[in-house]
Amino acid sequence: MTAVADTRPASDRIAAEARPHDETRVPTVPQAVARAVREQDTLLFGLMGNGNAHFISELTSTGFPFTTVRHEAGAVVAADAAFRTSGRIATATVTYGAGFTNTLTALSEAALARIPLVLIVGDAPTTGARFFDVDQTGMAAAAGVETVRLDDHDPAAQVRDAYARAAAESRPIVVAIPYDLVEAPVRGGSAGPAAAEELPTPVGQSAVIPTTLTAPTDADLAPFLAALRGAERPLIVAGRGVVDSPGAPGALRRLADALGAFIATSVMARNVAGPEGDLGIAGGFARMERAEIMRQADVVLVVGAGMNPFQLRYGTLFAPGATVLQVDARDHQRHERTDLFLASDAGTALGALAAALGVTPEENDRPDGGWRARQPIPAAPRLEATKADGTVEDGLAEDGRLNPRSMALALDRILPASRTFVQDGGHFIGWVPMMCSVPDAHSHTFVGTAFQSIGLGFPSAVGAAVARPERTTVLVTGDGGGLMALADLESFVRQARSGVVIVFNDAAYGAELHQYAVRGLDEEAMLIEEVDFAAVGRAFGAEGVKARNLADLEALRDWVARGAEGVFVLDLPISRNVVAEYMTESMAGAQPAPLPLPVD
Ligand SMILES: Cc1ncc(C[n+]2csc(CCOP(=O)(O)OP(=O)(O)O)c2C)c(N)n1
Repeated sequence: MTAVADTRPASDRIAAEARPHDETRVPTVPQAVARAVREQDTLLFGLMGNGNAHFISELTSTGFPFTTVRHEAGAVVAADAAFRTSGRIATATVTYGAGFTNTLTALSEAALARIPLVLIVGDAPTTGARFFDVDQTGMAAAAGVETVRLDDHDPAAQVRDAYARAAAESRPIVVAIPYDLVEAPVRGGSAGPAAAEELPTPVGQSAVIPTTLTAPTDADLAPFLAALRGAERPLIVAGRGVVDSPGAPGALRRLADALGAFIATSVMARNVAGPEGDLGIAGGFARMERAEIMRQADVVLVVGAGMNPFQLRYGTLFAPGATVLQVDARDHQRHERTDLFLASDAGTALGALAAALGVTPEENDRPDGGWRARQPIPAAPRLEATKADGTVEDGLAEDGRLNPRSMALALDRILPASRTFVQDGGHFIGWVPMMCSVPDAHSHTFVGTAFQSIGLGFPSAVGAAVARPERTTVLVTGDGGGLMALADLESFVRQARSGVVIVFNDAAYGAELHQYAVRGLDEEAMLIEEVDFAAVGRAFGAEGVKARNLADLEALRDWVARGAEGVFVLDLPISRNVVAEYMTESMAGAQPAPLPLPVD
């Protein structure tokens, strides 16, 4: 047998060849880290390498559930999606160097979207950088993410503190294990005060996230109450801040009832307070007839929603004269349309406002039911009958390819009702939010939109499938983003108890076609040779169908009838001629928006 030269750096070889640590002795640093992780109510996603092998082994050898992904970006994305779909803080782990740098897009997304998670990584030894080490702390800082480099004094305490702060401050934190500590025993004692780490302020983002917001005082609330009491047509717009804040959905319901207010939500907060008075999605995915009601509001209370241009429908969501009140847990999100701003956790502010306005019919500010009782919500028109957009009964557009609107409508009826939608970004992004219902506010997740990144879909589906295994996880992706994330189709097929992959396959980077080809840019780089995702899915062990007409969706109906077990890949070769309303609206502006996507 030929001996294979060990090309690992000497420091790696020494650690790998040392005797495994005896459990009865003082714990090693990775053992202490693993113990602290075990104490958390957390889910673990990762991909191993030299830097995290000891840590992972400590957990898997004691039966701690570990979901491996096939690309490190997927470890962070899956942890991110697990939080968004379940509210549980999740953990990602990758090795040092290239393992870590592969996570940077996903880390940036988590930082911008304010997702709490802990990423446990290998890192350069405390004794100094090896020839292949890079400045991981600096790279994470550039993405707005703090790194806690462990020492061998009390690493478990450092890890516990990282989880506590990630949760309290709603942000990702990197925990780095220096490579010379992967077999080192915990020494105990104190490492002395850690040097304060200076983080640069990422563009467009405040570095200061208030950790403990004080409860609003009566003086803070008084102008809000005055404006709400004086409102003829009050509207409350709720975002992900309401979904993530304990007690906030109930308080939102009480406040809306007390005011007779309509509710609209961001796409990520759909169904947050139940159906009563719910106008659906505010923003680019709003149904026109409902957006017109939103525009009639004279006072709008926006809670836990970022008010990005897409959410505000490029400034057309509210009437120019409407008074806009904003409550947000982060003070930098004040929007130029905001007349009154309150920095507060959503649940605290909504609870205080609801209590002040009265919750019983006798105390109620609007015993007559207010605007909501006067203004009927028009029924949604049956969009599939709209011939003007090219739709015909067989679900085909004029060019003979599938009409994405008809497909989304059909899917709403075919997919199991107990479902979590997970979406990548692209032109297709609006079809499902506009046409398909969801069971609750944790059921529609977009990972990538805060950073405007495509290609995070498949690992998001992995995180959702692990966090909410009782539901069918439905990944909705384009062909471009799907190909980018393809490695973790394997993870999804392996991991999902019940999963569906819907590929809106326009054989193109469609968003680019609709934004730039229409302006005369050459199409060549925007086109994709058509891929058969059903065949790719079958190769990974899924069932798969490439549909050519509406009737072909019966295969999915059949899979659902058989118990919806395993993963079903539905490739929908759609027409490029059916352009989403939001895209048309964004193109009506002077410059196309980068990619108009919902954030929170
Ligand atoms: C990581 C990353 N690369 C490139 C882009 C630019 N981009 C935005 S949308 C898009 C096209 C997405 O194509 P596809 O997934 O097929 O969806 P479609 O737009 O066709 O519906 C591209 C390339 C991006 N947002 N993120």
